Amino acid sequence: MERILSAIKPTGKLTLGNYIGALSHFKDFQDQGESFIFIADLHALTLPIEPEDLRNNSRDIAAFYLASGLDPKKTTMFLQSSVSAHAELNAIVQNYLYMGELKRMTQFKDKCSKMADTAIGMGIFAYPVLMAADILLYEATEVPVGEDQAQHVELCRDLVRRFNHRYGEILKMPKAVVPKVGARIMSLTDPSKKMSKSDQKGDIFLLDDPKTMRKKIMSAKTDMGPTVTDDPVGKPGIHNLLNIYASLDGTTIEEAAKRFEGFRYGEFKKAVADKLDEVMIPFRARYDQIIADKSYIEVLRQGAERAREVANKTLRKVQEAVGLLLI
Ligand code: ATP
Ligand code: LTN
Repeated sequence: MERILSAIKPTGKLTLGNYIGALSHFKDFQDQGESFIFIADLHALTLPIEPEDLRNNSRDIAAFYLASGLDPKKTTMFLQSSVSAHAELNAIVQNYLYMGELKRMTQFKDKCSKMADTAIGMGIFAYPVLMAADILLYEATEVPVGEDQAQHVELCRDLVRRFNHRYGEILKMPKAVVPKVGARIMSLTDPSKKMSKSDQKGDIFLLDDPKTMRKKIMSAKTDMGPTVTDDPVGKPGIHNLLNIYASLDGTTIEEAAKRFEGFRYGEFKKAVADKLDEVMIPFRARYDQIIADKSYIEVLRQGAERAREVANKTLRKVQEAVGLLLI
């Protein structure tokens, strides 16, 4: 049976990129095996964040998980910081990943290339180590993520090979599951940059009202030429909007490109905004209903109990394998 695990870090308000690349897929995995979806709050501390923002973002993500159709009977939902085994396994596995490997991570380079060494916290550098611990504790076989996180899962796979070669078949080999469409949604104001929640105003946030979302789509940066054709290199803005449309509609980019071939940009953008309304208005209504009743947070408490059971078992196995005296 598959074990599914993923997480979102509560660094800001969720974007359409988070929804399309990750959140909207989680519920599809619920019936394929045992599923663990958590809030990566320790990862959110890797760049400066206000305590009150961290708390609010964490509550928000829990509500978004439920609004996206995650069922607590099928999916264990919890906060990373509620399960101390994450930090404990992190302390062990950090010794099997190397500085050179961590320095090569694209996310680290993107986030820190313009920062002075004296300003880069250890946590952002060691981010993939904790992420590997997250994955390994639950013996996850499938890790649904957007494209930007696939490299971290690859590194976790290297760690498993290395560790198991040394100690025997202790750790389970995970694999990233990246959606075929929508794995990398780009910014609407600059289609050469990934849409990301810690970034700029042009991006669509899941809590934007429908009017604001429409305005952002209608003013998205487009390309030369008056009508729609799919050309990822020559027309990155249009390609991104086709990607958004196709993901929300559940079709392929080719299919969407065929449907809108020759449309003028304004008409096409209107169709994208209509599609966004169709998906986001009911989603937002479910979110509003959930957030209005504070008791939903209880789901995280119960989830943490189940998560601890599973995580502590793996942790013990690893502690024993490396020679820690279990007394
Ligand atoms: P931050 O800006 O704080 O780095 P983020 O918006 O990149 O955050 P994460 O918490 O790192 O979001 O990612 C949560 C999930 O959403 C991950 O699986 C990630 O791959 C996915 N994701 C994030 N941005 C996009 C995007 N633009 N397109 C598709 N998937 C995305
Ligand atoms: N790094 C991920 C969040 C994350 C995660 C994980 C995803 C933390 N631990 C384990 C999958 C599996 C991100 O989305 N930025």
